[in-house]
Amino acid sequence: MKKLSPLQIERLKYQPKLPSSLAKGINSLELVEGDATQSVRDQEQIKALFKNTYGKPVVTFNSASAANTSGVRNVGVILSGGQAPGGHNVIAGLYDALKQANPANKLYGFLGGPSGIIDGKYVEFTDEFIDAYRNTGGFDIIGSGRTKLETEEQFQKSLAVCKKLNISAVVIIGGDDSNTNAALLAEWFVKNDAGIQVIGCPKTIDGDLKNEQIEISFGFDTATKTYAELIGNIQRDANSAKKYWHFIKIMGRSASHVALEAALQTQPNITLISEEVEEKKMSLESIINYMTDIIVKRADMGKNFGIAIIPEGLIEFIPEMKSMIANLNDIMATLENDPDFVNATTIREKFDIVENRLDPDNAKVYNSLPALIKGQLLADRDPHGNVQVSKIETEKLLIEMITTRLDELKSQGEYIGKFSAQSHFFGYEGRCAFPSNFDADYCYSLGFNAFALINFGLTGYLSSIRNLTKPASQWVAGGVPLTMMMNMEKRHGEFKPVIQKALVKLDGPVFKALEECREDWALNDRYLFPGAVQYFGPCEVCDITTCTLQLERAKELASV
Ligand code: FBP
Repeated sequence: MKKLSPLQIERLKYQPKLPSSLAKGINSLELVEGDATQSVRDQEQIKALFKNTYGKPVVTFNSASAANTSGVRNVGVILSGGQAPGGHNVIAGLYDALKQANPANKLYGFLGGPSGIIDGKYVEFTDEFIDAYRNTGGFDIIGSGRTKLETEEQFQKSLAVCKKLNISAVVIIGGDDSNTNAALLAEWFVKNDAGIQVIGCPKTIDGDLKNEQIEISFGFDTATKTYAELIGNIQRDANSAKKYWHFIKIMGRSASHVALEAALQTQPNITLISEEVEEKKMSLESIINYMTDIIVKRADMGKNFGIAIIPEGLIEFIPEMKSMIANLNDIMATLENDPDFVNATTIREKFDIVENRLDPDNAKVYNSLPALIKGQLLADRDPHGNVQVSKIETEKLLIEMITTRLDELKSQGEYIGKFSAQSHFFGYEGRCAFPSNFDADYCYSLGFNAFALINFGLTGYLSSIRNLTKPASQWVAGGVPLTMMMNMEKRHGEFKPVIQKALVKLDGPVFKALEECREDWALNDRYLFPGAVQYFGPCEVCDITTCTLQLERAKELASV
């Protein structure tokens, strides 16, 4: 019996690349401080909430001429939120830097996400342990979780666990919510003189943890390449059989970066972008009309097939749905304890209770939906009280509504085609793929760099590696204060400090690239077939970054 696949064996041997400043060694670094920073918005409120960690400078590392020595330190690491390719390499980079700094240093991994540090569940990493996970996908090295780390009691418990293990720094690998929690924990540790630093690493396939300092979150590169491969395969199938419309929903809880990137890599016939739907206040009906129009025009050309890309979070960006879902989220919190709702024996009874509780306009919208979607909207909320959009089959909702619309058009003699649709959801397929060379290098560098930030005594910083469209040797390593990315937003009816989510910019170069071509792609088949992620071979094929990063960086560099 084989224990490892041939690719696994080869990937274990891959040596990730580091920026040249870090490659000289963890003990040969010099820290360069920039100017003091401020939060992106709501400066006074954020400053008041983060008295000890606010306003710190952005920092960059250069290699120093003389080597310095490091004392002994123990560090703990947490994987938080959804899986993203490259998480194992962040831990490998952190481990290698920590052992290079001082072989007596120890790295502990907290198990199952943030709950591991609260409950004191951990492992100690060894060379053998780490080596088995180098350049592999997944978060199974220690597991992940979505527990929110935010209460006084959780902080106290975390402190006790860190003291027991003599841990003086914690690295939290997560998205915007997890790094918001990292900022809160960092502030709490300083305020309470705990002597424990906190450093974040930008993770999420959704690509929405980015800003002027963070060019991209890790995992986006591999996940979008994986989805693009699958979409390309389906496009070729559709173009061969010429009998199906494929409706493909693609992950990205809120922002549509993943759908947009996958579309640029594959050039499908229809791509919906949630941010555009919201900006143009497109109702569900107008989305159906937009899609139906393309389907009818293609049918007139004899093409009863096509590809439509639908972002996972779409439903929450359609104005009438957004209002209904917000209303539903509020009442769901009370319904969980309502005996009538809890003891309802049929789903129809539950629908009736919900309709009676919703505001009249929202009840009308809820009532207009197919039973399948109405039921999915009642599923459990995430720890932030939000609908889990991955569980809502928007692609099926669109197919059902378009079928009805096409039947109407057919009876009016305005449609002569044949509509047969297949639905797909690409999400989990891309989150644990072997990291691309880009993600393998980027993640290893982020982890290595996180230890450099620790070694210089920083806290409340996000590990940052920039200049990412250049070869890795030219990447710029440093750190960004977490408070710099924060603003106040309403959560559960209260204003809270949170890291601002980056949505697709409709005036940005990436959306513009889609906008310029989509009419052409709708009717003429310009399908691209990216194929599988390439790990070996010419670096133009293996190391190339996403269209999103290239277009954004080109615009940024042009404006300098
Ligand atoms: P993160 O924001 O935690 O990185 O997770 C992203 C994501 O993959 C979304 O795209 C998706 O909606 C969600 O996780 C699914 O969550 P779960 O893994 O809990 O089903």
